[in-house]
Amino acid sequence: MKFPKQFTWGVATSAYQIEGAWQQDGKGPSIWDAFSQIPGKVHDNHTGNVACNHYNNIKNDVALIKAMGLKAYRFSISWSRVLPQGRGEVNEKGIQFYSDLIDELLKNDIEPWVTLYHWDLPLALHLEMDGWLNSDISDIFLDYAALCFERFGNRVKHWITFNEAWVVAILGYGQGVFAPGRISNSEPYLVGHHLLIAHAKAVNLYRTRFQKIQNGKIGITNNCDWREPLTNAPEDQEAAQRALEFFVSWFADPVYFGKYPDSMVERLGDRLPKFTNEESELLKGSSDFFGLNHYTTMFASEATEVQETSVYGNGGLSEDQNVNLSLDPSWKLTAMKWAVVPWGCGKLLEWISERYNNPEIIITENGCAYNDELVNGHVNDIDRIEYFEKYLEKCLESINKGVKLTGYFCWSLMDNFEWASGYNKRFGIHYVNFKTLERTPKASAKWLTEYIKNQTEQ
Ligand code: PNW
Repeated sequence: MKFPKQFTWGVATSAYQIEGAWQQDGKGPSIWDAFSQIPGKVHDNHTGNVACNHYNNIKNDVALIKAMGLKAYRFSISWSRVLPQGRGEVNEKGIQFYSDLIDELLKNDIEPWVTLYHWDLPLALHLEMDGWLNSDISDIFLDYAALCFERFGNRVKHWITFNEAWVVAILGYGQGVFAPGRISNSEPYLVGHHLLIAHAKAVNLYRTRFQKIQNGKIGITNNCDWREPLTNAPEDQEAAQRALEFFVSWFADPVYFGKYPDSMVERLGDRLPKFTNEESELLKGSSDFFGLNHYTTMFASEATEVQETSVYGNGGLSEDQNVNLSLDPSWKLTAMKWAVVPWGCGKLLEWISERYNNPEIIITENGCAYNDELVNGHVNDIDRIEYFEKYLEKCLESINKGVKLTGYFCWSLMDNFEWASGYNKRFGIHYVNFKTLERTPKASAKWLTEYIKNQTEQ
């Protein structure tokens, strides 16, 4: 069996991770610009000031995608590049940059998939009105979204409102390891709430004012790992289910059902805000596809005591879920220490299909970091090839079981600023020399090119 002919194959990036040019042509600062300048926040105090300098390299970078024969590219717009203060005056040079990028992609027969928010909130909005903590933010986001639909919507047919609301809320406002670096056990739920309302309003605007004329699709991308019950005991089965609900259903239930999962409502009490009827109606059905970023799997079990360690996805807020997470010692780990568990991908796809009534699913990110080395002009990243091969095999199996998976974007087009890990973690299928900024296709880029050619129906 092969992937269907219409299957969307692509690569993904995000603005802050690759663009650089942090002060070029009138761009305003974002919370990531501010956060990364603070000593100690990012590995070796790296910043995205220059990153891959993609801002000044679009022809070259589009050519890399073209050379792989890919027909889709997912990137994000830097809000403060087009609206330096987050609202008000438009920076036409910023608009021109994305307009040129889109034109260059289309000229090369590559469809742009555009994320409106990949974590780089304009700093002005954070300073002036507390950013995502303030309920007014949804209308400000709406104006930004409207600007993007107006300027780019004639050429962009796939929109993603938010990338990984879970990361924004938990890592940015719960654990404080990502911008804006706040630590709290209530703010994540408030922030998540405002993200969801902002999403719903933007989708509503797109559908009422733009979709009929522009003919595009719009959705949201959430991240989720698989949570496998550690044992057959009912309390561990429930713990795994609960862990998935606190991870992805937090954001997907409102989008599909107009409400938060019962497990969260019961456990969070007043810390979980409530939707008005109007908000709930606006949310219900507010995604044309289920965008999924998936990387790894962990075991889940009922917590007998609160976990001290900050195992990612659990630390700090673990008392809310009462779930312990663990790894099988036999699982291979990537450089992020994320376990390689291909069957977890299959199980997650099937779990999503069942819970959300078989929606169209697009994997908008999947990939892995390894300590790649450039030797005589080559990067022989066999571990990454094996990762892709095994995860894609599970994707295909799920499709054959009836999962409506219609696309797959590899993370990432090139090595880039991996948030708190700086340039120390390489997720690219193109190697970037961060001194010269030269890009070199890794063995995985060549492998993927061939794989896609051979494993897709003609
Ligand atoms: C995603 N976690 O981030 C992002 O969408 C990308 O920007 C990023 O480069 C990629 O995955 C690899 O990390 C995540 O700790 C970052 O759970 C952290 C987590 C999950 C996703």
